[in-house]
Amino acid sequence: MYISKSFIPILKNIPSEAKIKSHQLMLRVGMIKQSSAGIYSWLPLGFKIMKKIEKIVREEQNKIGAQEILMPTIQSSDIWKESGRYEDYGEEMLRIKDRQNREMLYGPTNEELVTDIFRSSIKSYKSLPQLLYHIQWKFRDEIRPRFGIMRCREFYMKDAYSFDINDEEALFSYNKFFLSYLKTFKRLNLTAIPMAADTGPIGGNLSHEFVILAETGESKIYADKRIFDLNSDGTELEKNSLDNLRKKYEQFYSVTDEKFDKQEFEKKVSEKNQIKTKGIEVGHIFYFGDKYSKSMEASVDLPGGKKDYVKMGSYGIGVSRLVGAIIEAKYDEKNEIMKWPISVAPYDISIIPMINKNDSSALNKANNINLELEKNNIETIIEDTDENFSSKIKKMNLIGAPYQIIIGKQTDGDLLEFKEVGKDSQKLKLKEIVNIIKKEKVKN
Ligand code: P5A
Repeated sequence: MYISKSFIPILKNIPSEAKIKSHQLMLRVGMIKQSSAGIYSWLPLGFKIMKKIEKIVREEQNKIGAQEILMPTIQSSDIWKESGRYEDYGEEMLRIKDRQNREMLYGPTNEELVTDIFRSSIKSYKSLPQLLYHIQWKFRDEIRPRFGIMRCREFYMKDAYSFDINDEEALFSYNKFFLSYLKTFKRLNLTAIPMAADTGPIGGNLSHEFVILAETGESKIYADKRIFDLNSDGTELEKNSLDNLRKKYEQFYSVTDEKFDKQEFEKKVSEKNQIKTKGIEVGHIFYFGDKYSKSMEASVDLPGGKKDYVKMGSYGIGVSRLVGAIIEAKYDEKNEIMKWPISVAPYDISIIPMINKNDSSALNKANNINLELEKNNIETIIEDTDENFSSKIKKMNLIGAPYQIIIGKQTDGDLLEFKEVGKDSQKLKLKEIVNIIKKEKVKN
């Protein structure tokens, strides 16, 4: 892709309405454009990144046996009246009337709709467990949308729902998602910590928020520092192994604001291990038993001939919010350098030829390099304008491909000036560059 032909409208200055660095960068490089308060269009650069995040989220859902469906954005109020949440949800729900004067709404979440789908088809315990998910836009009429796509009104969410025969099986499902979330965030190069959390309007009594540390985050968190050293290595998709994984995390104090108890915190965590800071909630999982299945009559036949309501949980990931969260974690604001993790980078590498008027040799060289990289499935962007060198580099640093090839005075023969963003440049052959990038891509 040539930068001159791309739709990447870059601004010279930081827009004044943007208060945090992710919002600033996203506007600056034209990843999004606000269409009205808290509602955004996604432009090519932002959309490309979000789609890559979505792909990783999807792969990790499939790995635990969840099946993908697609529910509509517009729902009927009837099912929400059945569950009792139509009134409870309050002003955050965008209510609409159709031409027949029927009460509809733009879904803020899908517990009701998925329960309705489930109950219409699944009648026996033999079909359990069922794990269903979709990736779809949601609307919440937030009173104070802010920070761009971090807290907006229309956002893209992966939401999954589990249906099980009893509490024990339901917790097995819960733990599968717990593991899947740790793996998903790791592939996005983020350290997301599970924290005991409140259940709010979703309900239930077991819940974890997955939070990444960031000064600009809206969640206050209190944790034992040692939880950051844990990982999910060696966990198998089997009851005991998953149980142990959750225990491993839960042995350390880590809670969000609403669950915070000062006395308990000080008793359980030595002063040197205490972390009190802020974070961004990128995922949230809930176990709420028969809250929806009871009110909406979703039951199955049990082995002895009796019936019981299925036990349910729900599991959300803020796919669009993750774009901002990764920027908050990775953007070096002072030096104006973004380095996207290779797993979601819009381009793997930028090729930056120093172009002189009347001399197309640098651009020709860039084109040849580009052909070779593309043959190896390496995504490129070529800075083909005749702007001065420093403004070209500045632009590419903001777009954030993790690698750069600079074609200029330093380029002699087969050796290219290659740079991993944030590190010193080195002289390498194209073949060596291809190998480095391919190796990184495989890891992810
Ligand atoms: C779980 C899935 C739920 O809605 N029902 C279905 C449950 N959980 S949640 O915590 O309310 O939302 C899940 C994730 O969505 C993101 N999110 C948002 N992103 C951008 N703007 C918003 N206004 C917004 N609200 C929620 C968060 O990442 C959250 O963890």
